[in-house]
Amino acid sequence: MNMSQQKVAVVGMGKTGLSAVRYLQRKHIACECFDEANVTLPEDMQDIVLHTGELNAELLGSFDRVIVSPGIDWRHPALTAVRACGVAVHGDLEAFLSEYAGTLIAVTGTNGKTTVTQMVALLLETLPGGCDAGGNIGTPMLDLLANHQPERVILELSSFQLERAQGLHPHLAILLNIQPDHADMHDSPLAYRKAKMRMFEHMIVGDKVMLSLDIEWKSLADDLSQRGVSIGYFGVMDENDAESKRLAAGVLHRDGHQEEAKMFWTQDAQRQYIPCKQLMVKGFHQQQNIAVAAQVAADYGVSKAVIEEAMMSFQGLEHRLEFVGNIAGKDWFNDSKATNPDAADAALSSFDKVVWICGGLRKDLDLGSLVDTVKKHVDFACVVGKDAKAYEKMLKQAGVPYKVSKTVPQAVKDAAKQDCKAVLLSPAAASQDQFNNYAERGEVFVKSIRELADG
Ligand code: UMA
Repeated sequence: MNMSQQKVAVVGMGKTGLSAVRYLQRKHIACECFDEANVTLPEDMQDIVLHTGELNAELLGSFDRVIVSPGIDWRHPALTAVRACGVAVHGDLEAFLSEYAGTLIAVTGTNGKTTVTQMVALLLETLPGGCDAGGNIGTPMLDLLANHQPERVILELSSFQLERAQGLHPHLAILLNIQPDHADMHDSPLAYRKAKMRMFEHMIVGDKVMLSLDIEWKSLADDLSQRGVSIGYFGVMDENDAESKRLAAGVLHRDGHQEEAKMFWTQDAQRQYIPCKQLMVKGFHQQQNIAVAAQVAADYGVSKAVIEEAMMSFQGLEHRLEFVGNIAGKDWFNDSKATNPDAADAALSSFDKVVWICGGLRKDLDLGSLVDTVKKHVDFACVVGKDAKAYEKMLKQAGVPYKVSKTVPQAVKDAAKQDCKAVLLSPAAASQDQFNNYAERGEVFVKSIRELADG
């Protein structure tokens, strides 16, 4: 990609757009910026032309290259028109790939990718040369290249980042799962899946993939094996299941009991076990995620002792089944990151019974898959957010009593009145109807709980 003589447009002035501008500035390439909201540019970008308001296809079509932020719909009519004119349109990943020559680890999946990315980065950081983490996790990937060429980079990649890049070729690719999500930004579940599959397109002999041992991935695994890519399987399984012998990492249980379950990874051709009750993170899904990170670390040469210590001391990330405290006689858990039904399903299944705070922006996702879990694990629900009607319908189907609390602070007050030991915020919805992002929603939740304690 030679941009030096090109006219470049950067679309979307959030974290990604700003990092793309900084990258172009470092390369002394002029650009113009676009955003549909009435944004302003930071002080050090005041000499750059900024166009606000609806994207103008004709104007964008006058550029040689357009770098588009992940949150802008790839099917946006202006972007579709500009692509049809033959202009190079892509995201920050394409630019990153044209610059980065070190070891690349890519992580995708609907749920759990931030935990795996963070944990792998933490563990590989202990090796000479370290490891930098970026992408969907929050640090724009082009910022990782600001000062040096890192020896190793791990990128958390969303479907939006994957769908707008061509040349991705990671040395290690991790696919955690694909569950319904982002139905508002992709034509169909198949289109969402196809975007995720782009991660594997250029992988060849000598590369490695980590996949869930699930029939769903059989044909992908066959295709990768034929190409000489090695595969490490992970999963959560009953230890009496003969298939569990094929797992490199994951969680083994007996009849689903949390008490006797153990997480494990394979190192020096031997399984290393830690009883799940000695881990600080709750839920098989989270324990599996850290087992995947342990496996990656072992494969890159991190010592057993370092991995074991990291597994046992990891408290989980904020807003992911995070234990807030025992306040007003209840255990409160913040799982604000659960922005889709499968994530909430996994969290609910980690409890016997809870009061559940749910709702927000449904993203056109079907909530029907939650009915059985909700019936089994929810005593009472408090519904918040814009799409409350859909959550009410699902709760009625499950036969679970609920209250429409509307806001998170009110839901906390309503939940506190219920006779139940645990309260879980795991919305199965995005947050942007009432908050800037899931982190802000989680912070408001935690603040409201603390106010209960004070009042
Ligand atoms: N904008 C438009 N038109 C639109 C939509 C947005 O002009 O139709 C403008 C907005 O006015 C705003 C800018 O685009 O100024 C925002 O761009 P963005 O939404 O791409 O946000 P960034 O700040 O660049 O953040 C993005 C990722 N956001 C999304 O994919 C929605 C961040 O992931 C990521 O951390 C960051 O790049 C750095 O790589 C967040 C996310 O929610 C955490 N990701 C989704 C998820 O995890 O489910 C995929």
